[in-house]
Amino acid sequence: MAGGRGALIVLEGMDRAGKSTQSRRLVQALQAAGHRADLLRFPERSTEIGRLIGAYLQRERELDDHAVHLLFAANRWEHVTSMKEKLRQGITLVVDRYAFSGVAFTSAKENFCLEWCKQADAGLPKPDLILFLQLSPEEAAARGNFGSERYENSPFQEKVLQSFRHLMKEKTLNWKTMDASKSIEDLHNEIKTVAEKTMQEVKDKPLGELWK
Ligand code: 2DT
Ligand code: MG
Repeated sequence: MAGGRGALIVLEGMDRAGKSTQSRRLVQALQAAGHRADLLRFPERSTEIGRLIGAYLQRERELDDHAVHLLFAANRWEHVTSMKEKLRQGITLVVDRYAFSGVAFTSAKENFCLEWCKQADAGLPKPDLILFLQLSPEEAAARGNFGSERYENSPFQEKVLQSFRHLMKEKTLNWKTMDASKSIEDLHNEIKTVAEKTMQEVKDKPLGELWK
């Protein structure tokens, strides 16, 4: 294709690291620079599966830990066809959380191993770039209190961080750690630079499959 494919760029990181703000800013900046770019987020709470996940997170309903893990993965799978089509058309996708949050959060629970958690997402479109917005628990705390959703407490978040650290050791994935303690503007400029470089590098390369 003339212009090549779009890039799949994922933002991950702990609560309050600025993933949503930075994802939005990145899409706006890419569009302003003349690129085609779309914003996605997981969980995507607007679908039937997403509403179930939303109710679970807001503690309106209980679900088995295995079942909810598979629902989070299913919520990604239900978007794969449209994601692939957009990437093929040259649209870059900026994704606020992806399978790495899926694995990090479930494997932070008792009796879940990383390998079992990864299976449900194996074969998803493989991100060309994963930006990990790194912020210490102290700095995160200084940005305000946790909300009232499930998982929003420090002991659990500590375990999630350990799981992310394991996942980041995988050298077949293009992880880049970003210092999220910087100002919104400085962090944005750094993210935009690496994103544009990645878009250029992957435009003529095939899209990969995650964990396969
Ligand atoms: P937000 O606050 O970003 O809406 O996330 N989570 C997320 C999982 O447990 N598994 C997943 O696969 C994903 C994508 C992280 C809501 C919470 O859902 C968690 C926080
Ligand atoms: Mg949240």
